[in-house]
Amino acid sequence: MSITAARVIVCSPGRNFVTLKIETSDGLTGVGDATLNGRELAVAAYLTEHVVPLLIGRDPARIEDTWQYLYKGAYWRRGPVTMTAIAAVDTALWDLKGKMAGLPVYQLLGGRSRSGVTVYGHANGSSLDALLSSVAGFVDRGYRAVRIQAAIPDISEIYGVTSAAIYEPASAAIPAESVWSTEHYLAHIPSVFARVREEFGPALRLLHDVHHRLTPIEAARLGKSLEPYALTWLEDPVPAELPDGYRLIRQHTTTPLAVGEVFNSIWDCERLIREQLIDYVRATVVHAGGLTHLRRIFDLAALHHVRTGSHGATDLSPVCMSAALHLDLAVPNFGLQEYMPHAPETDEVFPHGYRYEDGYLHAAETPGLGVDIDEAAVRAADAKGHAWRNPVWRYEDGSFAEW
Ligand code: CS2
Ligand code: MG
Repeated sequence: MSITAARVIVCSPGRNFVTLKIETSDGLTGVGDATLNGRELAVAAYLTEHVVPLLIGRDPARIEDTWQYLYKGAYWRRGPVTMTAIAAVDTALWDLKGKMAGLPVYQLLGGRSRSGVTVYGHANGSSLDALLSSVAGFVDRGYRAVRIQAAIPDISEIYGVTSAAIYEPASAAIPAESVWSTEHYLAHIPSVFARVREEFGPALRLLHDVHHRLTPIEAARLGKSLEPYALTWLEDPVPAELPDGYRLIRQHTTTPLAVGEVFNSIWDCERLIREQLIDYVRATVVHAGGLTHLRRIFDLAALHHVRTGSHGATDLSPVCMSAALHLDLAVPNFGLQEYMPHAPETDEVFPHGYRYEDGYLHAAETPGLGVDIDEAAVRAADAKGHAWRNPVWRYEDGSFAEW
């Protein structure tokens, strides 16, 4: 058996997605997510120009060798564009491997370690009452874990808070620039969690995404102020390039720390994991080199009491979610899986077999990953894709702030 074709499919059903579809001489096809929010077309070009020509004629069963060939053969290593492109190939080859074996991919990753994948939803509100109502909605739907993002007085635009059914921060426009105030944020957030805990009690697992915005000492202050509310994790408290930033936070607070959705290789998180500076690693299939590399990250994490908490936002396609669930089911140190349900028009383009039930996502039991891309639906859903951009934030003095 050999690879006979590999097609890069860019489409925008509700938002941009890039998908790689690999075809074999035996008539099998496999899919991989190649979506990198805000830089989708860079990955599409990397695949089309530099990867697809290398795949034709290769044995699709040689997943590890293909991974090494694409990672080391490029000479230039790592980075979100390169590792997202490699991830798409790797994911599609695992999809094919499952189809060749007649097994769902989790069976090839060691089999089931748990009955289902515990997921967390995104509660948010432009007022405290709206937030509490949003949390109640997730509890009513059986969620055991909920991320809390709240409006901040005197800050007009805040990450993660929307009145829309689907939160979509990116847009084709040149991003509007919002103003951020750390002082207002740090002063307000503890009262939000006090109210949520008062309303929902101690058992509901609460998370919060700081979205890289603080300095280590500010994050230490926030973590300390949230200790009475026993969060499951405080996510991306600081920009993740400096591992020692996490060491400083660790010295001041027992609030668990999660980081990794922007990581694309084991080298981004090896020290954070090895020195137990974090509690959850959030790397995901589409941005961290696929199932092959993400499994390595998760196995390193398992040696150091670090659990998984993969990214699962709507800017990762149902192909990525399908693949993530197979790994979530199999690894021994699973923590939580983020789950932002996609827009209906996205689900129409990406028919999949995973399903939500009572706080869990359940992977498809069909051979492979249990997902595909419906190319007839793609043609109806704006197949060209757009250059989309993420929001830009600035401090009150106009200097650049993290979104
Ligand atoms: C967020 C992401 O879901 C999360 O934890 O950090 O939605 C992030 O904002 C987007 O993936 C950026 O493209
Ligand atoms: Mg996040």
